[in-house]
Amino acid sequence: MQRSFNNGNAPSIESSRIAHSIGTALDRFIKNNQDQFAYASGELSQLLRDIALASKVVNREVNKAGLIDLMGAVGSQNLAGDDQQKLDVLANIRFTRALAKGGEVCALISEESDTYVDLNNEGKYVIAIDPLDGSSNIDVNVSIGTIFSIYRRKSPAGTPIQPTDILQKGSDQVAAGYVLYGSSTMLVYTTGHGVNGFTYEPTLGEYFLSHPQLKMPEDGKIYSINEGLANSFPAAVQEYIKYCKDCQYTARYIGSLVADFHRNMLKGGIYIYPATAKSPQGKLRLMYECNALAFVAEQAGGRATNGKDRILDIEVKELHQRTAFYVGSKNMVEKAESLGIH
Ligand code: AHM
Ligand code: MG
Repeated sequence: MQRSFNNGNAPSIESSRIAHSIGTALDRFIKNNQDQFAYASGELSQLLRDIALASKVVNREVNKAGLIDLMGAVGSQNLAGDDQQKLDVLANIRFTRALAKGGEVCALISEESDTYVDLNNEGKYVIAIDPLDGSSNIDVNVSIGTIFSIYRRKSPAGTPIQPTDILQKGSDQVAAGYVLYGSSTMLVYTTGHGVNGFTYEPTLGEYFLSHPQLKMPEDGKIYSINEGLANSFPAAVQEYIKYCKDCQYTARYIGSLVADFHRNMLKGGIYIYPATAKSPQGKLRLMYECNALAFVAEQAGGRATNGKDRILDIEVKELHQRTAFYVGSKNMVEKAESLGIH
């Protein structure tokens, strides 16, 4: 057996290699990579574990969604005596509870809450989360996801939370990722050192590394857009769609951002949600939908823009700010940009 020696707690080359190999449990992976964080004192590691734990609970709820609905219809209470909730509200409760108990997060921004939630603790991190994205797919057994962005709070821990702690730019993210509740459940995240994907093994109740150092193909042949809205797309987007058709690209649109993004990341493609007549600023939310996926995309070699600015550079003025979103394989996004999308 090969042995390696080192002083202090830094993982040896050998243990680091093992920790990055397929099948490594998420916990071990997080622990072995903790020294990559700028302020490594364990809190961010614990926060990632809290997210993983909450996602397992949500995964359980998602898997029995039909049964929950059935029980809700008759008694409006579940076996534990809780009132029945719609899954997106339930997911918000699960994540908020896990993060509040964990104590690493002082404030939570969520698609499900009008204002940010002050968790009244000394946590050093702020999280923006869409607990269950893909609302139109929740009740029909189609893939849905959780999206999260993690920031370090700027004001000192223990003092009142400031707007500057909350309204941070995407480029300030220290970690971000998503959970895809699909044919299998996956947790994909980055801490700014590449992207790693973990697949959930339900019988063991654990995530295992399945997609180490994910890279998005630079080119692709898939375009994902709700073409039903095409009449109100900006002219350059219509032109880009025509270009995709002329190239005989494949159209794939699930209507769940995480699922569409994940497929394009693995296979090469572009996801587009432009400004439309119904949503003149774009439909998707910058803080808890676009920023996280933009960070992941860039870390995987992809690109994300609103047509004018890099998503991660957009100033955040309000919690539920919307933006046009073009994300995916670098060359595909650049081609769309060259046509003047916005
Ligand atoms: P939601 O937060 O209400 O679920 O909306 C976000 C979702 C994305 O997951 C998806 O890509 C998009 O909205 C689909 O919108 P549309 O149905 O207009 O195509
Ligand atoms: Mg959403």
